[in-house]
Amino acid sequence: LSAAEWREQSIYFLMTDRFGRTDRSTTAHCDPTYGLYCGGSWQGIINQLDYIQGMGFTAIWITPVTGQFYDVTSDGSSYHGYWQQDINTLNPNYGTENDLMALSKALHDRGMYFMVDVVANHMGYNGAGQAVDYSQFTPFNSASYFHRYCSIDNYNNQTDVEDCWLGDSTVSLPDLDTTLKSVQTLWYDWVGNLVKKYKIDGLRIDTVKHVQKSFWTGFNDAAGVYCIGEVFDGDPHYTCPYQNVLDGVLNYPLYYPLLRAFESPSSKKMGDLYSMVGQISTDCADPTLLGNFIENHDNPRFASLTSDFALAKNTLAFMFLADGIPIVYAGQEQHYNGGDNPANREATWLSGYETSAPLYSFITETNAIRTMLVMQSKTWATTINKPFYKDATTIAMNKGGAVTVLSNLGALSSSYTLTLSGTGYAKGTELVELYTCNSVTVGSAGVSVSMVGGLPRVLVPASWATKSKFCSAK
Ligand code: ABC
Ligand code: CA
Repeated sequence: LSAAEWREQSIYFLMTDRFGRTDRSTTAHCDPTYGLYCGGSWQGIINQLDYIQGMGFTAIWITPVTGQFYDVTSDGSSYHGYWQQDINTLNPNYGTENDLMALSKALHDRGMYFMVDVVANHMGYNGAGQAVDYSQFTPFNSASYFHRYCSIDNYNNQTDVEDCWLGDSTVSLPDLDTTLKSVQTLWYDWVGNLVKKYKIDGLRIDTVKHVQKSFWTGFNDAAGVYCIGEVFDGDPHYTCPYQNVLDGVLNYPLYYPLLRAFESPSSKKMGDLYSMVGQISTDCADPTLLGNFIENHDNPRFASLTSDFALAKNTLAFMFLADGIPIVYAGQEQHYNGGDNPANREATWLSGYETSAPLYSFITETNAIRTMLVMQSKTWATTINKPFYKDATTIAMNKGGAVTVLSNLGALSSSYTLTLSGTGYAKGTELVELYTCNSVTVGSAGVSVSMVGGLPRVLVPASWATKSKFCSAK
């Protein structure tokens, strides 16, 4: 699937070991503290595709599929899939080749898309960087394929970041010398074959900032599908240039100000969020191809910072209605509240896949709103989002005619009417609010937005809702 086609999708990200089991158990023990395999599998994902599609997601991203080392270390085990040793085999804990093909087919049969996580920066080794037995790796079976050991000590030194190793002295992550032609050829051939064999529609690429930029252009070309890179850095000046070598990057520049703006009621951080939206559209080649998220497996979950549902809903509304592709991390819909890694890797099955959970419903509604906007207006997805109003607790933005109003007052706040000018809609225009389906006519002072319980609001011309039967179908 091309970048242009991915722009209109919405992605559910899951860790294969932690999402669903072949036996459909919803009680199988899984304590993320210990970093052990809990028994999730590719067949287990197939079993729960109704749950994912029921929320309106059109794609899934799964964690890496390659062969790992399987010892238990004091850093835990390779249940997450980022400690590969053999890139030509699959991780048998998750299933067989046939299972992985069946997952791909099950998605495609439903009209959904398949994104797989890949790691080109490193292998994984049970032991310190000075003591690696390189013969364990396939196909990179000698030290000559790797950078000489050093640990990344200074993240401000890009040479260190690219040439030194991640990991620690328990599990080191031997760093491939990606400037070698031989390494490049092996990776490019590998990725092309993987995409073909499993009919993969897109890739999430790990540790992108740890490999020189010039490597990625060839990698993205060889993959031939949309690639979204992980550049774990909140500075748009640092992160955006990676979009010149990959189709998209995870929106870390947005992540931090979005979190700060909504992590507590009346945070006083709306201004930073407001200006970051502008900054990203200046710095990034195409903000509409970034991947928006508020949770992932490397950061504390949102609900570990606040249990307020209205605040959680506002962050979700932002992810779905601003520029970029929304990415929800499994368990977010259940308001899971694990903190830092490994606590944020709870088994989704322990929720019983409860489809009446408040955020499951909210995500379903928000996916439906986004889909309506994509279908209704051919230009919505590509039109750059423009914030046009902020105050101490509110941000309002207009993307392609859809006006989103967000508040960080929280669920306990009282109702009020916000009079909003600058929406671009003339006096007398009939608008409809898509979460409530309430109508409002633009007055001489602007649009009167009824704010209740700190919940988000999305206003569009009434004709859009009529044509798409959006509110009548509700
Ligand atoms: C394991 C255990 C942990 C244990 C650890 C020592 O070993 O699980 O409990 O503490 C995988 C596994 C992990 C595992 C690691 C290491 O491997 O999932 O469980 O930890 O063995 C990706 C993946 C991630 C994966 C790997 C490795 C890479 O998403 O799941 O981890 O394949 C760096 C990398 C980034 C990486 C991340 C975990 O570490 O760049 O690719 N993620 C700063 C740096 C970032 C750095 C980040 C976190 O810290 O700049 O480069 O990410 O360490 C902002 C700044 C940012 C700054 C943040 C903290 O603050 O703008 O730049 O990030 O303001
Ligand atoms: Ca590297």
